[in-house]
Amino acid sequence: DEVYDFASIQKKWLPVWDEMKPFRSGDPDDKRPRKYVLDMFPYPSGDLHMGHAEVYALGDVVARYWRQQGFNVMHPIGWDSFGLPAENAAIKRGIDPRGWTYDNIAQQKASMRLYATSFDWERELHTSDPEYYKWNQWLFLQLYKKGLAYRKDSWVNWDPVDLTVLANEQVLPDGTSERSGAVVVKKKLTQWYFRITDYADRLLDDLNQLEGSWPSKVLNMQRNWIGRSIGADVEFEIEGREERVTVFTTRPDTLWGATFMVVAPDSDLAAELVEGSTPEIQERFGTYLTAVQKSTEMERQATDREKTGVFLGRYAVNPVNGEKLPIWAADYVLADYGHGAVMAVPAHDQRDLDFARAFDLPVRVVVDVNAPVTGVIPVIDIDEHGDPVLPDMESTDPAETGIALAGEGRLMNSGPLTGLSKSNAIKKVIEILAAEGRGRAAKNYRLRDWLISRQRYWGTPIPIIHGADGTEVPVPEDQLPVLLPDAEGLDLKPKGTSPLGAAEDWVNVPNPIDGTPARRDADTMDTFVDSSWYFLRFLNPNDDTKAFDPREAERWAPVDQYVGGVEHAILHLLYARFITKVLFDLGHLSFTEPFSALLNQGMVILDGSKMSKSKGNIVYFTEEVEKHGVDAVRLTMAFAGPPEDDIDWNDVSPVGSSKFLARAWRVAKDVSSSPDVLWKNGDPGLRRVTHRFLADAPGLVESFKFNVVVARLMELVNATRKVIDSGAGPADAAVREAAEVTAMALNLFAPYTAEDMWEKLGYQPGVALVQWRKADPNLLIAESVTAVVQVDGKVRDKLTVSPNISADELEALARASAGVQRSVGEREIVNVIVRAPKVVSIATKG
Ligand code: ANZ
Repeated sequence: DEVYDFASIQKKWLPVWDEMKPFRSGDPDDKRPRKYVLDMFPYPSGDLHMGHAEVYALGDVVARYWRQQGFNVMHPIGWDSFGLPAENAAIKRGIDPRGWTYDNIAQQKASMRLYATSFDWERELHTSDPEYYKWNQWLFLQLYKKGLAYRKDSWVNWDPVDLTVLANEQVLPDGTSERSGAVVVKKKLTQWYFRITDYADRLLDDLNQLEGSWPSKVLNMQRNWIGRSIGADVEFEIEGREERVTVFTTRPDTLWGATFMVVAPDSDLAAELVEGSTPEIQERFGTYLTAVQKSTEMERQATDREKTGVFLGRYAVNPVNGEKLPIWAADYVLADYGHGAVMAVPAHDQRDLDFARAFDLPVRVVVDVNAPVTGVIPVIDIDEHGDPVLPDMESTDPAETGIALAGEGRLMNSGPLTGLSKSNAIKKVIEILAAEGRGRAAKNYRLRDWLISRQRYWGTPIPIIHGADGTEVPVPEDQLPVLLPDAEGLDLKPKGTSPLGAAEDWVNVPNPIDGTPARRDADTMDTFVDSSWYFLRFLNPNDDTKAFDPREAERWAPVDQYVGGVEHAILHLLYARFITKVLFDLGHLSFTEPFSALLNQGMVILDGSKMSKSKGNIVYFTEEVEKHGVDAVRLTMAFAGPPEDDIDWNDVSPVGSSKFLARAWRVAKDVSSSPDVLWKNGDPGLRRVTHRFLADAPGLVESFKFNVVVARLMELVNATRKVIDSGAGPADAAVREAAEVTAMALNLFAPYTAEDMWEKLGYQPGVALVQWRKADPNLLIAESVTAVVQVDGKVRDKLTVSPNISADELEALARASAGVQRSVGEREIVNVIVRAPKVVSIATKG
């Protein structure tokens, strides 16, 4: 007797599909409507892992579903194959990053094909191919022409022993390098940036369009990352200096409460102000700056940090009342936010208050937080004399309590603002400042420009040539790609400058303008550039005349469903959104958001923790697939729970999945061994289960309740088995129908088993292209009840209705009933009482 054997089924169908190519999406004559389903492409760091097994199983449910709903589905895949791991592996083992990368791709690709994800392999791409990165360079040049790509000096963490740039995470809490143990210093490097901050408002505002189709968690992470603050720029005169200093504040209403000014110690402004001071102050400042440069931005922003700072010996003048404000340098003010300077209002800002208390600076309250903004004094209680008890007005002095009064209230001690609410005071003070040319409404963002240059080898060379005179010359577009030179002979170890700088033959070129000696830019691009537009390259990956075809983009894009991990919730998605808007502005695209809908899957974990080599708790993809079969692993991923939840591999049962698949498969086998359909009408109970499934599954898939669909399929298989074993047997028409629906639906989760069942049921291969059957509405009434209809107390009709019928529907049926109409005749209906689904009582008069 033939038994379910996943290994032989896999071996049987894979070559058949290779031949059939059922997932090609590029036929220009294909008249089906289109859907673009995209899974985040993998980084080829080794073989596939269980995280890949999850994302590609879930994304494939969606792709396969839309195909069965009549769509031409584009479901492409490629490799995000530039980046640091390849380079590090190459350094460690003395091999070529290219070879390492492409070996891994070959391995992942073999695993992915076995995994039977319904990819259109004709669209495969690798970002490390010159055919791809040529267009990264083209993109760079488009941004450069628009002034959106530029170079500037920026501070980096520098290891003075290893001569390398360090990431923030590589600087230990004591300020030493994780690599060499040396004290880390800050060093200025010239780096390339993309001006994403120009798009801050649009990147923020357009998130509203995605409400409901992206997870709200991701929308909020994006909002916080962009971090728009609304307030004002206020200009302060500085004693002994021509130019004013501008500060950004979200609370211009508190201007009368400013008692000092603070500037970022590492700003140019601080350096300039201190120059006009005494040598002692200069020395104190120098020592302080050295200490500050060892701390990270995170540490500097921590609110519980002890406040430190140095008085610069200089004074600012408050524009509204002429008061002299001492200027301090303190590290809680950041050089690259706002203007790197703040007006300190200790009574109403906690960090300013902590600082004022540490250095004995005055605190002046200018907002009466006990004065209700609404004009009604809140009564807390009534005392024994019947008088209202008002809120406690004592001990709110921030200088005493150490707690800044950040709440709302009415302005006090503030000249023309006194008595106003916060929002009115803000309006008024901006008017006053604007009239005098000393300030204006202003916005600020947390978002920083995107640093895209890397001093590493394995990436896209930046297509710029530097003339001997310091000019920047873009490589002419017809000379792209600027090919990455061979790694052979290059020292890839990080040293703060790009290894490409040492490739003499490559780096020295004639200036395209006048032929004089010039040098190529030796930096490579952040790999987030590669992934910021890859969804467009899939449209025509082999076109060597353009990055993408706008007409194809019109047909397919934006992506209808994007699927991937929440670890990309911020940067990757933000960059892709930014580049899409840039391409829209340049006239290459007609839409401004790349991904219409987003599904984030959780992680695959073990015993409650993330899998990692160091913890030794890795479950290997290949082992699981060998043990349980592809279909069982895929089904387990879909059945585990809501996709966004983590899957603990110890809490799920691929063995159980495999048993279920065998059960489903045996149904088809039983049907196939019983070719004559004997009872034509079929078991009505089973037919109802089948059609209820057909009706419900689409909505469940579209709302990503894959686990519920699987549970319902299990119910269907059980019901089928019951009829086979006890009723009319496999010759029942309802059994065949249920088996066919099971095979059709299993295609979403377990394509090999589904295809094998489909064959057993007598069909040609290609269950993935079989259209989803329509449910018969007559079979959707699960059971029926009898509703009694009375007219003036006498039963006039009995209706057979669904137990879930609504009152309105039941009333309409009752009014339409022939018995009721005969009995009512010409009389007027004055009252109808409906108790769905059992009784309708009609009262008449006349
Ligand atoms: C006066 C003031 C009074 C402020 C008050 C707040 C409350 P967000 O929301 O983060 O934008 N600030 C401005 N530039 C800064 C910098 N470079 N480093 C550190 N802090 C800076 O906060 C804006 C507020 O943070 C600004 O408003 C300023 O303090 C401070 F009752 O100005 B505020």
